[in-house]
Amino acid sequence: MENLNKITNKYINNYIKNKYVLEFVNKSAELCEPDKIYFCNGSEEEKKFLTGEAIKTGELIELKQEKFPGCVLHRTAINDVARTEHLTYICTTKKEDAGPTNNWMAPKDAYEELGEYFRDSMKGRTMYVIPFMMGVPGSKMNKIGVEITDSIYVVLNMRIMTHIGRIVADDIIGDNFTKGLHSKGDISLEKRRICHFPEDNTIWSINSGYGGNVLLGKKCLALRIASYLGRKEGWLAEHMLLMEIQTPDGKIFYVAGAFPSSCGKTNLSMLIPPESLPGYKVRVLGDDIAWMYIGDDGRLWAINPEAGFFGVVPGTNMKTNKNAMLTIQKNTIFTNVLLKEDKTVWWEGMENPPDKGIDWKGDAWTKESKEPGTHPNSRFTTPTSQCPALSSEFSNPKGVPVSAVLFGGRRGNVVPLVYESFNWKHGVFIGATLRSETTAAAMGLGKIVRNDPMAMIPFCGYNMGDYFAHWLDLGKRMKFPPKIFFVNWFRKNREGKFLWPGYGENLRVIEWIIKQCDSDNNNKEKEAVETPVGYVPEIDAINTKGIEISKQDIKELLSIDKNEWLEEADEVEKFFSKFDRMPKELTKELNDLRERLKNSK
Ligand code: SAT
Ligand code: MN
Repeated sequence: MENLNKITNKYINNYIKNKYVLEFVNKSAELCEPDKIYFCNGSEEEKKFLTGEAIKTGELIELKQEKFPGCVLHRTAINDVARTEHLTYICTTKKEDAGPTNNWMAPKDAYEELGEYFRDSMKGRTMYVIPFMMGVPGSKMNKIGVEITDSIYVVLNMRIMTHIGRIVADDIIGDNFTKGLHSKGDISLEKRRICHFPEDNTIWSINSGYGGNVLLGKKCLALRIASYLGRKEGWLAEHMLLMEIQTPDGKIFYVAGAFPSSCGKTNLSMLIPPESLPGYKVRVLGDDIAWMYIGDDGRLWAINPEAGFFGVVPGTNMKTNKNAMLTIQKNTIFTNVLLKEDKTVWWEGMENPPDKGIDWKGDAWTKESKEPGTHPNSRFTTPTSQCPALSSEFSNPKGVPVSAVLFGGRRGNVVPLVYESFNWKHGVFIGATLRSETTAAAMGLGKIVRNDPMAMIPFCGYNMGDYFAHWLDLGKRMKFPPKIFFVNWFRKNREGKFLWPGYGENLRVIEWIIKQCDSDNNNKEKEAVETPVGYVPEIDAINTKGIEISKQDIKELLSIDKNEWLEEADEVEKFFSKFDRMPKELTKELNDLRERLKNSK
């Protein structure tokens, strides 16, 4: 353990005594050759110290503190602005266990190749050791990890997104923790790799500094590794927001929703009820990840394992998401936004554009510039606890019981505003057949409609055929499963205009959804119409009081075109045919859908 003499701070003796952690640090230091090793403790002084260090080197820019206390700006490299899915791998012994939707490398090959990239990658740098916990303090769902990194930006982000340092140290028992190793390396795209070794509970990430690639607690642990563990242990790790809705008569419902990255999870979870829907209260528990388990009462319960929001910036303003705007006023890290002359920040879609500033690349920008001042995938990292609409249940270790699961995508046509599945099995089918237009959250995909089952295509840590079977199995084990719905805020008319106003008005759809879940509602059947794809709202069942939308548009929003859906079924068939391990139940669902469509008018 001779590399441990590079440790610079005293915490080593006080709080991390676990021999497996020390072995992991020692081995990583042997490989990466840092000058120094620093054990993070999560304190305020540490945050100040590290922020100061990063400001000195230009890694962070301090914003005007009187206006944005505790806020900084970071610019990534130009080739490092989003997750790189084509460089992300699941490294299982058997290729079939990664399945047809994941890139695969044999563990031995991956350790060897990445080992070369990691070699000496931290020369002249400090290695930071971050013990962290994903979950809610006191929850039986929690998972512990240790991330080793050479990036202060990573430490400061992990500090917001997870629980780090001393408070988790006592929870590390034996070698029961995820070992995450990250180095910025030289940020080269050719040698960038994000590798997951679920069988070893290990993640290696090299040559990137972008959030989704390097905050290893987030997508890497809380989704890819956790989904693998969830299958083994009988629970689900999902790419879902979690929100609380209180109705005018005081009832509370919890809704979980899976949408692909950059499709509005953050906005929906922080929704502010429109004035014309008086009496509703909406509170947020999470905007990106939910861990769900079957409770003793036979219901599905969920926690948000994250402690912060890593949200998309452009388009966020006081109208689209006031709660996010209020949350990010302090202690926030902005990534790839525009810096104004007064050392505050601005982005496309925000009120009062400045005449000039410095764009996300670090170049001079003016109002007349053709290029946007912020990157489309620019982000804020901010503590969940600062959100004015935070649910008091956010910190409940037991989580919340889920009444409705939503799947959603970005579809200009074909898919109605909302529909409900016939039952759990059919709900798993509509999740498995989710298709969505791609966004800026992943690099190099172009603009296509792609299959993104449960919005998990980039995040499922094992064979998705097995994943569907796991979902089906959970349904069989649950006495009171939530209802499953599909929503699409993005349907357009022939002129290419959005038919639905979106944002806060989405509560009108949520209202219909929770009424369908409400055991006291005797009008359920009258408010829904059976179609070949599922139940859609009766034309008058969506409350449109207070918004200007014609009956015709509502009709179009809820319409189902037989021929378009038969084509949709062909696309699904093509996608399903990639899987050796597709559960029979889902192929039967596809056949049944086709039959229902053919028999319809
Ligand atoms: O970049 S992240 O993966 O952290 C966010 C997202 O794409 O959902
Ligand atoms: Mn996400």
